[in-house]
Amino acid sequence: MRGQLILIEGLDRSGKSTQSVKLHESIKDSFIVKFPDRSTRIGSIINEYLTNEDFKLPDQSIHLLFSANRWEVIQDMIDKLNNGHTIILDRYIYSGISYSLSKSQLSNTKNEMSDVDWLYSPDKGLPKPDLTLFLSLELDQINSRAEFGEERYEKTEFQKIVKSNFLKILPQEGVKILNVNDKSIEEVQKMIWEIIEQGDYNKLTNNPISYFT
Ligand code: T5A
Repeated sequence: MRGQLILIEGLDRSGKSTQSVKLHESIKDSFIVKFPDRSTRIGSIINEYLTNEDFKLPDQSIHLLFSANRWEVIQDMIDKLNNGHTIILDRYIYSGISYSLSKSQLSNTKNEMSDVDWLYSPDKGLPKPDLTLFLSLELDQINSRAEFGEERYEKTEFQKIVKSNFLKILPQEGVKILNVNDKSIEEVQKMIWEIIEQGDYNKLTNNPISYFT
């Protein structure tokens, strides 16, 4: 029996971290893993990139660093799942693909960054979430959230493209898109909990971990 892997995805400031904490509080012995994990050495480069627009890196490099940052912690995640802990992921590979793809579209460039297979390939081999929740929110509501605009990708035009890419690349299976417009933190928490309870995602499972191939 193992714990389940639950992913919360969404645009910047859509409430992922808030809901990850709420879910963690409701599921005994669970852990939150947030990406990017800014506490590692790779994570500190990512943090510098996100917070300092003068820090130049080729788009391909930062894309690969986001993936490397996931690989850094993956064995620990797998061990925790196998030891019966639920893991709540705050962003994962779908963020990696959607944000990078949006950069090529914004600049109207055709290169590796516009190639979904290329963007996806460094994440092949990572464990697949048992459940993915996408918090869907109108852009005007995100704009008004505290601290929106402080980091590199927090621009309305860009987030609009990211949202459409998320909706294109998220798989059909195992994904729930939650419309959280005008919903309070508690209302979103309730929506999420209903899905968790209905699917027994708060309980251990016999299913083996599956991996992105
Ligand atoms: N990125 C990430 C990539 O390009 N590639 C990758 O592979 C990965 C993993 C940083 C950036 O990195 C990019 C995407 C990002 O641009 P991040 O650190 O996850 O990624 O950055 P954010 O998404 O901005 O993280 P935040 O923690 O700031 O946003 P959250 O978690 O979505 O939002 P949260 O919960 O912190 O809430 C934001 C504010 O809204 C309020 C909260 O109280 C808070 O003030 N709030 C609500 N207000 C009203 N109603 C509700 N329902 C609310 N829920 C929350």
